Amino acid sequence: MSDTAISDAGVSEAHCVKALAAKDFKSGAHPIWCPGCGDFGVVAALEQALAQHGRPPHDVVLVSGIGCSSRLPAYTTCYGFHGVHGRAVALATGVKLARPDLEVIAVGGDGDGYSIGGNHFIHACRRNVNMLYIVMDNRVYGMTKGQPSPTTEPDWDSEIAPGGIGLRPFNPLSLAIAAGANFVARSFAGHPQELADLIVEGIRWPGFAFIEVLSPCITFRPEEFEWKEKVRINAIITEKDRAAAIACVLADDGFGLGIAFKGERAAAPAMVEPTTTIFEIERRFEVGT
Ligand SMILES: Cc1ncc(C[n+]2csc(CCOP(=O)(O)OP(=O)(O)O)c2C)c(N)n1
Ligand code: SF4
Repeated sequence: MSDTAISDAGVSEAHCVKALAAKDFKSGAHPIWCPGCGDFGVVAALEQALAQHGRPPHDVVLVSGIGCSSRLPAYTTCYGFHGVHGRAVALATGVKLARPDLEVIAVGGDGDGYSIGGNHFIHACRRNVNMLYIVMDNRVYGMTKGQPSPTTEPDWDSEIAPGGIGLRPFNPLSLAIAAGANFVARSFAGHPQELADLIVEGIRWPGFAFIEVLSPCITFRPEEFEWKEKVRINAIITEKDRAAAIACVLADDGFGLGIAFKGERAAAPAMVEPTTTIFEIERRFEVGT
């Protein structure tokens, strides 16, 4: 871990002796996700990853949009920004450019990130600002009760879309690689340790890192229980050539896990120097000072 750690008093201190544990990143808020929702596995893996990474909660900002998955920041002790629907990546980009010293992670759902937020997703891949983006893909809009999303299968039959919507889903991995992302991976919410290791790699990646996490919505898509049998660990091989990586993920059935692409485009340079600590900013907002 870094030489800055969280003390018993929760204050940043150089050379502090206490190692971080996943529980240091768990807030007192009880998740209101449905029992069995895949997002439980994602928050557990993220807390584990942050402990492994070694920066204290007050050095980490989690930014989300709107959706069941976008509630995630509240369940951690990190700084959080629960923004508006589809704007997680745009907000996270602003946070990172203003505070390059902080670890910035955007999180959200497939509706949030690929539908209303699709434009921001593409441009985040292109800009290559140093942050991690985790999409909890359940191939449905959970929070608004089961509408099809851009990754829903064309023939998925539901009350709200009888017979299916008949539209070809897009492939988030090939889209990200084509748009310029340098670190593109897929994981599964039911494999918390593999996911935690991947998240650590994504956090440490210099530039924009994108991890799509298959995260079942057991309420509106109970058939996604079967994903644990469908996913295949390390089925996606890591390519360094963009065209080869795209060909690889397009040939996959959507359940292959692994890092699809590691590229070498330079990350966007930091635009400001971090001159102010979070504690100084907090003091400016204290009432009566
Ligand atoms: C501008 C705007 N449009 C629509 C909505 C309604 N809305 C809230 S969450 C959501 C979709 C959530 O789906 P997803 O991002 O996949 O997350 P999940 O709930 O499945 O985790 C929608 C359409 C909104 N809050 N704001
Ligand atoms: S509706 Fe679906 S995505 Fe939302 S909490 Fe329940 S299981 Fe999770």
